Amino acid sequence: MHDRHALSAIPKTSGIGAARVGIGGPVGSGKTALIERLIPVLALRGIDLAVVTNDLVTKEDAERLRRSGLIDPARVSAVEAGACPHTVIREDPTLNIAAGDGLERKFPGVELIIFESGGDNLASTFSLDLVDWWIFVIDVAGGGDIPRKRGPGVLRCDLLVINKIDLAPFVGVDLEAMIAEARAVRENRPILPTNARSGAGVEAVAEAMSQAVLFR
Ligand SMILES: Nc1nc2c(ncn2[C@@H]2O[C@H](COP(=O)(O)OP(=O)(O)OP(=O)(O)O)[C@@H](O)[C@H]2O)c(=O)[nH]1
Ligand SMILES: [Mg+2]
Repeated sequence: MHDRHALSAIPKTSGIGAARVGIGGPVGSGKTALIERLIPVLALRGIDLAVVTNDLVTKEDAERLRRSGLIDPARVSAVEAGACPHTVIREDPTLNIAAGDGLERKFPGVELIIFESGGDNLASTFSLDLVDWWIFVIDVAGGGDIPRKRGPGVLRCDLLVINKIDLAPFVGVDLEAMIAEARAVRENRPILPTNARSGAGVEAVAEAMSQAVLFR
């Protein structure tokens, strides 16, 4: 298995491999919705993109993205984890690395590959053999106390996205308090609030991602 982390230190202009970004988080937190919103924003920035999805035993999210009309369907690759979602993004990411390599062979100009993990629990983290940088998506409707529970996903991700901010008044969550607690447990590492349905906050996510892995 090659060392993705070492490769990521090489500037993109060298033409060696695409930057790889992971998006993990609990079931239904809005990972695919965020990707659907990110695709046009990244395209406007001129970023050559491909996506790898992970589902337990289906290709549901890949089919959804392929049908979306947002991206060339050939640029979406599906991994069927067949096991706990974190197994194939952390313990043995071989299938995902192979899917990314396949996309790079098919699209030699690809600059950024997003890997969506299957929905998992708060302990889910990405191997740095697979990705250079990763986002953990939680959502307001999952409960305002999620950051306080200090799951490894919330603590260790490079960027914590708090999605479904539009739902805060309906589920009795104090969004400001939730963000403040997330900030405290993450010791001020990045957090961005989003509404993946309206697109609010998505530009800031694209900006953070682009700066972190493409240096632009
Ligand atoms: N109100 C609201 N709904 C959202 C938001 N983001 C996603 N949703 C809805 O939440 C549901 C789950 O979104 P998905 O994007 O499928 O979530 P996911 O994390 O990809 O789910 P899995 O891949 O199954 O783990 C869908 O019905 C979305 O329309 C948001 O910001 N606000
Ligand atoms: Mg999904």
